[in-house]
Amino acid sequence: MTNNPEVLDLKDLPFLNKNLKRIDKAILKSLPPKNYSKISKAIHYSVLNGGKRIRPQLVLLMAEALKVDVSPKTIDLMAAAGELIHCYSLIHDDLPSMDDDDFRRGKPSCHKKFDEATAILAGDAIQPLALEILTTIKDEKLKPDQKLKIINLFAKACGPKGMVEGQSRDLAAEGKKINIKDLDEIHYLKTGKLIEACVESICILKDGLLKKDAKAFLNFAKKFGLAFQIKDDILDILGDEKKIGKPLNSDAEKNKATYPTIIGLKASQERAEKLCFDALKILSKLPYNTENLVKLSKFIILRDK
Ligand code: GRG
Repeated sequence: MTNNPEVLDLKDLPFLNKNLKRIDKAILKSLPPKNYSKISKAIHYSVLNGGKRIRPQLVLLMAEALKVDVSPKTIDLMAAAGELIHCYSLIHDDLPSMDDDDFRRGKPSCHKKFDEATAILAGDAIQPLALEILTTIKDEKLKPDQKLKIINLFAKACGPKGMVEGQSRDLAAEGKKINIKDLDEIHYLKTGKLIEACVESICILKDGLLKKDAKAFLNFAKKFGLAFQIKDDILDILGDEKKIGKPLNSDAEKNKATYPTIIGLKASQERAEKLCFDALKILSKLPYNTENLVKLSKFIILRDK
C-alpha cells in the first residue's frame, strides 16, 4: 500500500493481484519449456519478468463486466495472447536498431542479457505464438466465426496498419517537430490498437451486445490507451528509475517527441486526467458492472510505474 493518495500501486488493488496469478499461469503454460533452447530461455526471461500485465487485465476485466459465455480458460488464453504480443513488441523496441534501451522492467533488456540475434528471434517467436494460442483454443462455446474475428483483430493490431506502422512513424519522428495530432496517431497505432483489441475481442464474445455499447467500449479503450501513453511519457521524466525499471529521460535523450515536449508537463497531466475522466464517464453509462474497469482506469493515471 502506498501512503501517497496521488499514487496507486497494483498492491492497492487486490483483484488485479488475483488476476495477475491467473494471467501468469496461462502465459507460463503457453510457452515452450524454459530449457528447450536458447531462444526459449530468452522468451522466459523476457516474458515472466514482472510486467504490469495491463492488456491481459483488460481482457479479464472486460470478460467479467460482460459476463461472456465462454470457458474461463478461453479468456485466460486470449489474455496470454494479448500479453505475448506486447512482450514481443518490447523486446524488439529495445533493440539497438530501434529504441536501443539497455534496461526493461528493471533488468537488462533481452539483447543485453543474451545477444541481438537471440532477442530478434525471441520476439519473432512469441508474436506468432500468440496467434497459435488463439487458433488452438478448444471451447464448444466459442463459435468459429468469433474465433476467426478475434484472431484477425489481434493480427491486425500488430501488423502493418497497427503496431509496426506506429513504430515506424515513431522512429521517423525522432529529432523532428511533430504536432499533437501526429503524436496521438503514432501512439494509437503503436500501443492503442493492441489495447483496443483486448477490449474488442471480448465484445465479439458477447451475444446481443448492442452496437452502440460495443462502440462505447471501443471509445473507452481509445481514451484508456492514450491516457496510459501520456502517463508513460510523464513517468519518463518524473518517475523513479527503480520503479519504472529503466533510466529516466530516455525519451529526451533520443530526441523523441513526447506529450511533455509538445504541450508541457502540466498540460500533459491535465490531458491524461481528462482522458481518464472521459473513459470513466463512458463506462458509467454502460449497462454493465464496470467497477473493476473503473479501478484499472484510475490506476493507469495514478500509477508510479
Ligand atoms: C517492435 C513493431 C514493434 C513495435 C514496438 C509497443 C511498442 C512498439 C513499443 C513499446 C515501447 C514503449 C515504451 C512504448 C510506450 C508505452 C508502452 C507500451 C510502455 C510499456 O508498456 P507497459 O507499461 O509495460 O504496459 P509493462 O512492462 O508493465 O508490460
